[in-house]
Amino acid sequence: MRRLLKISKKGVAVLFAITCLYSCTSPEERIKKNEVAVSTKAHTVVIQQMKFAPAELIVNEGDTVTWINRDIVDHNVTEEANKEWSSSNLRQGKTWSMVVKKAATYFCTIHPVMKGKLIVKQ
Ligand SMILES: [Cu+2]
Repeated sequence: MRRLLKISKKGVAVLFAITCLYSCTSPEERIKKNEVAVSTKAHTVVIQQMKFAPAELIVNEGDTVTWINRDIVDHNVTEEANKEWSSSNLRQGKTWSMVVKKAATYFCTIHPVMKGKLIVKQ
């Protein structure tokens, strides 16, 4: 009886340790290990009447944003501060997508008054 109790105590301890191994690992580490998946969202920004709509978009890191040009003139989507990323010029009806890694302001180099903002949720 005593021996049985010892084993079960040990068993509980092992179980506890295993549980901790999983639940005590940070979400970031678990993502790296492919134990969990991050659900990402797709967003669309319409380029119309020389404007990005919505001009400000709140996203999660890893979300995909697709811009679509609904104007008859070409536009592009270019990161403003350092031109870290840029679409090519988009003709009418063309789209361009990007996975958001960090917050940014962007503009159209053809029409610099056209500006947009990506805000990344903390
Ligand atoms: Cu433009």
